Amino acid sequence: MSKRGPFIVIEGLDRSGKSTQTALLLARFEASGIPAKLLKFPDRTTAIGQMIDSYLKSTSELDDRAIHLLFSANRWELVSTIEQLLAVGTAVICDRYAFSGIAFSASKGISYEWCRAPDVGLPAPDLSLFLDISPEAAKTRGGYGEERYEKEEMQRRVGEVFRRIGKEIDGGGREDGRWVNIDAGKEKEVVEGEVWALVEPLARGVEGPLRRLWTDKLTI
Ligand code: Z5A
Ligand code: MG
Repeated sequence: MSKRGPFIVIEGLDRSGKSTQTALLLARFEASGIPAKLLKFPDRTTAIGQMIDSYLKSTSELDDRAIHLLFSANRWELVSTIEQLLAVGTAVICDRYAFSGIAFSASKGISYEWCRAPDVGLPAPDLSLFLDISPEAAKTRGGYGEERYEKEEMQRRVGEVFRRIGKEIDGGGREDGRWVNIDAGKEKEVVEGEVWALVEPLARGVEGPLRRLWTDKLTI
């Protein structure tokens, strides 16, 4: 059976360098002659993404659960694209994914299980890399911006939920792929080297079908 493309997710705290590192990773794939596509969540280009964009810019208000479901729907609307790319051997690199969805909404006080539910069954990354940085170090990278969640206390809570998710994903032998923490406080080039060292073994394709996130949480 021919190999499928690898599904790589880069998550992390704000200003941890997700967009920087996903762009560098894409360039590594291209330089190696391996087809790859970079996706970013939220994808603000779709109709749902535009609603999310105006919420994040505080030009519209939405119930906390309603915006959570929109973030999830924004991923589901791209599932067929992800599946098709992987099936033809293209690597998919994602800048944020379902883990951000849980981390941000649970940090507002919504139950963790409730937050996870709409994303159960999404394609599971083969590898999730979590860029870890202290809120203090993140602040030195230009400080927090104008968007809704860019406040220090919120970022601290988000970090705690991400750590819980990482422990669950990395529980061993699960269907949810592998989760690795990376110290994102180091120089860009150092982080890039560490990311590539983890991704390279999968870069030319992976065996076996695409797995699904949290399928053990489904009771029917
Ligand atoms: N959100 C949600 O609530 N639910 C969901 O389901 C999803 C998302 C998917 C928008 O996300 C918001 O949506 C976000 C979570 C929520 N809320 N917040 N806050 P976004 O992805 O659009 O946010 P962003 O503004 O694009 O990303 P970011 O987190 O702020 O930044 P980043 O991508 O991690 O970092 P960066 O842009 O690559 O780098 C930041 C700066 O640091 C830049 O000047 C770099 O040149 C510099 N940098 C990068 N790496 C380094 C190193 N190693 N050293 C020094 N300086 C560096
Ligand atoms: Mg970014």
